[in-house]
Amino acid sequence: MEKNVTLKDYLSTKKVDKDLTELITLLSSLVIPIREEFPHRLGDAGTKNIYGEDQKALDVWVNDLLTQKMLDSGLVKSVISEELPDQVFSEKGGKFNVVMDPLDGSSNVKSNNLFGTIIGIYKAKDKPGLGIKQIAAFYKLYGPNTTLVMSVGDGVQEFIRARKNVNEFILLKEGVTFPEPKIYGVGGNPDKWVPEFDLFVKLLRSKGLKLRYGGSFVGDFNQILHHGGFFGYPATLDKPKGKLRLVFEGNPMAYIAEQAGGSSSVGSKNLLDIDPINIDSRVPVYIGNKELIVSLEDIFKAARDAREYY
Ligand code: AHM
Ligand code: MG
Repeated sequence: MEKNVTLKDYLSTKKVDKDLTELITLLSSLVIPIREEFPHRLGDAGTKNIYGEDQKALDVWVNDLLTQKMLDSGLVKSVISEELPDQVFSEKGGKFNVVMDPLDGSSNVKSNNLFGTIIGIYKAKDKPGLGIKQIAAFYKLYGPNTTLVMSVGDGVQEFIRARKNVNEFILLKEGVTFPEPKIYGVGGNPDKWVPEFDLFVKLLRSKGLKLRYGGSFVGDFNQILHHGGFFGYPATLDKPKGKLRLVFEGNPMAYIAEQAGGSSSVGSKNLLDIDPINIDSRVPVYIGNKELIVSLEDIFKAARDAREYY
């Protein structure tokens, strides 16, 4: 690729559907107002989302901005968000259903650590929720740099925001794939992990992987995509479904992982094959280099077999 290829140019060169190009470009272009708002909304919103979690002022603000822009665009039939109680429909109609976690990792706002935006895109005719039906997914990582990691079903590309006060993202790397595993990041209280997950983490340690966990899925996933390894927010004894949401968090990242040569699982099967019972279903999320996910599923299967036998 020639130098300084913008996100829009890239999508056009790859002959991606014009409306999909417009939608991704629209969402990426909101980086200026979003980043500018960060210093001014550091506290709580004083409201709770449908999971009973306290919403941060930024959760609500970013959600409202993205939702409204999409509904006004004429590109999006409906939006389903982690921060909204219901699916919202556009009066203008559109070719896509969008799922999103507007500000993933927002507990990191307080400490000025990483957080990001997660987006999954479905055709309007497809019920959003079943991961394999996604036609595109991306995340924006608000770190020292703002990067956008995307797949439209043809591998994974990483873009970087060109300059401060410039809305353009420039191609940083085409064909991003997981390198050899070096690190792992795992959430939840280790004393409450299901025993098979404990065993798997011991395996990772025996392979020499180092622990790096930051408390935002976007940030932790981005680390393993660049350094190779594993991320898990596991089933625990008190919360067998884990913490992360299948539709808003798990699926878009699982789609990107698969496109980067990696894989994902809920312990027994691929995340992308799970039909959500409800749009807000939680699932254990295990994601990373393919061979690690295979090992995890082997360990989990052995544990299931043993339980059945005894
Ligand atoms: P959020 O979408 O409300 O920020 O919650 C999801 C986040 C993930 O980004 C992250 O993996 C996890 O919650 C961190 O949870 P914990 O604070 O238990 O480590
Ligand atoms: Mg989240």
